[in-house]
Amino acid sequence: MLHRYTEANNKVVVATDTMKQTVYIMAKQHPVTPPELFGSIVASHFIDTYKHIHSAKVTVKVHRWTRLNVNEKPHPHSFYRDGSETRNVQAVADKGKGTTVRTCIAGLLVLKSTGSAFNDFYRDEYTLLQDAFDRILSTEVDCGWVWNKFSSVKEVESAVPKFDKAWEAARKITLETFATESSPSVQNTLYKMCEQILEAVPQVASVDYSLPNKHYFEIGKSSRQFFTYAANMLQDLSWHKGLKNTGKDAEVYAPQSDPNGLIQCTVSR
Ligand code: AZA
Repeated sequence: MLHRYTEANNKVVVATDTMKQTVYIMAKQHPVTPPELFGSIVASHFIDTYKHIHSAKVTVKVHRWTRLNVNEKPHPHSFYRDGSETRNVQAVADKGKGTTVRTCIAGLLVLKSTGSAFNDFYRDEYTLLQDAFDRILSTEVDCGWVWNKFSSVKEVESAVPKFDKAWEAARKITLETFATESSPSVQNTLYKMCEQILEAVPQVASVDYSLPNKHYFEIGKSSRQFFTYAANMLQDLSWHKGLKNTGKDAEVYAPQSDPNGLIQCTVSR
């Protein structure tokens, strides 16, 4: 099987163009929604059609197209891209072993201006971060859930009513918990989200989150607090007629482009 790589033997190669044409033909002949079903159909096609292919991985990405309202009425044929969030599905079909499907919400950017803290963490000689009792919390949500393994495409078909409902439940839980919880840490908040999704969707074996910290610092104080090397370059606003913009006076914040933390967690039953 490795011949195609080591000895330029293309006899076993299913060309990437064949894969593309296959996706078009499958899209014509089968339902493309929900993406969990379409991904499973395409992945199964490859292991069923080719004797020498034992495993196929298919990724489907669904973009947001929301119907336009004109004169407060839904327009019959016009849509707009409603944010950069996507619903992604990965279906992996393994010959004789069934299909594993993971659905995720990706690129959902959220921010809360208060109701988030992070303090009392481990401190040593490498620690620069200060306790934060009230901070801006912002992140780009990647939230995934892995379905119990499906033994066949038929089994995926019979689960069809569950896929959209699970996505709606996961999105609602993520957004509402983010908004309403008084968060002591990203770690604890995302664990609470995982628990609720496992509770809401019994057919799911595990839930995972990947949340990058997207920091916004008040101009001046926090920049110095986090990045000493930048301290000489960044100033607070006091240079201009003594303007106050730190602590209780903070009103102007700047998003930070520097690399920050990435907090991840998988919770299984
Ligand atoms: N958890 C947080 O909620 N915020 C943080 C962390 C952390 O581990 N590290 N820096 N900021």
